[in-house]
Amino acid sequence: MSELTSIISRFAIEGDVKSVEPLGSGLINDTFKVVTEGSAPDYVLQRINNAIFKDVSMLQHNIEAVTGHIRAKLEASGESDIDRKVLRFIKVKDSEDSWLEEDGKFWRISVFIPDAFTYETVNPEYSYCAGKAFGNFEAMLADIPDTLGETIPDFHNMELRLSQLIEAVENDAVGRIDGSEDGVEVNMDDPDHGEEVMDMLEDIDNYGIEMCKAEQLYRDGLLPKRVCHCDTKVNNMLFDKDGNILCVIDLDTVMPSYVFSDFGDFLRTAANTAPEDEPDTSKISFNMEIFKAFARGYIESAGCFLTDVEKENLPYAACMFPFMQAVRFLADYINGDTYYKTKYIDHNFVRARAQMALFHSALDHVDEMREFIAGL
Ligand code: GN1
Ligand code: MG
Repeated sequence: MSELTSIISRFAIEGDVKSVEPLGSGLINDTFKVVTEGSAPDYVLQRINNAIFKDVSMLQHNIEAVTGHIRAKLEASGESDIDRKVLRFIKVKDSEDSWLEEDGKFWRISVFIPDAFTYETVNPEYSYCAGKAFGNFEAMLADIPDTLGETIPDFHNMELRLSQLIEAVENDAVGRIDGSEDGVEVNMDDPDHGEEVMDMLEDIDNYGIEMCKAEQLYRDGLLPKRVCHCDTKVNNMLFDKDGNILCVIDLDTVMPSYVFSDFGDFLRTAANTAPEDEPDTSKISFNMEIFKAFARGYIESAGCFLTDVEKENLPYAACMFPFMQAVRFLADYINGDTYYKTKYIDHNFVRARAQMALFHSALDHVDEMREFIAGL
């Protein structure tokens, strides 16, 4: 029996396994589709990256609390087809847990939702629906009785992300800043981006204080933390064949955060006219049609609980997220690619450069964003 089939056999799934194949494009966990024989459902098997999510028990507790709360709300409102609208996790045999540790690796299984689609890009119509869905997701979780833990502490804390970047620069662990580092062999295949990195660091430094506004507002008691999704990349949403939103997936980062997280991270991916790792920065810009559609949908469903401070700062969120992602990708590049999966040697550098280009394009649209939101 292969490792994967042996893991699967420990969970209380229905049916016999026919095949196991890789699924999706996430940068953190390993994901597989488990196809079963006959009429039993198919499943999604995930290896949870516990180098990043250090407390898997807390993480699964969060996810069970969130999916349980949403499921109860959907049932109470008489929704049909609930198993397509919220994820369902499978328990380990003879256990109350929905996660398994085996040889230091952590696993979980959820039911695969058939005839559902994910997209890497969206049109304004889908963007509007996504706005409604993420606003709705936050609204449904506003009264969750459980206290959720921070699965990655200070995940979207911009001050912390900047200090991690500074630390990376100081350590220069693999010589990507000054081209050589004591004791570390310089890899001749690794293109030298030293000078561009220095320019990027200066650019980041120019906006650092402004981009940490959320932390300041929080300290001043002007900005609440709410249960947010915190990874609202466009591809973390399932659509049916007619373009209706089924549900939000990838729930590892559901935790208390600022609403800026969900608003900003969706636009970072959806309003970018190019992929997040586009090497040609001339192709990258911030698409205002996607912004407007998403903002309209989001405020329709989240407007009932958003404060004025939250609403007024949504344009800031749209800028802050590409900025934060640039900082994270750049820090990982300098650290020698220890966090994100990469496909080529300077992939994290290319990603950081692309995110900075998107950040600047978003900045150019701030006034227009403000006006639009004020007029809603
Ligand atoms: C990661 O797991 P995935 O690929 O959906 C990351 C996000 C980043 C994103 C960048 C736990 O998301 O925060 O925005 O990559 N998740 C974690 O593409 O760090
Ligand atoms: Mg994902």
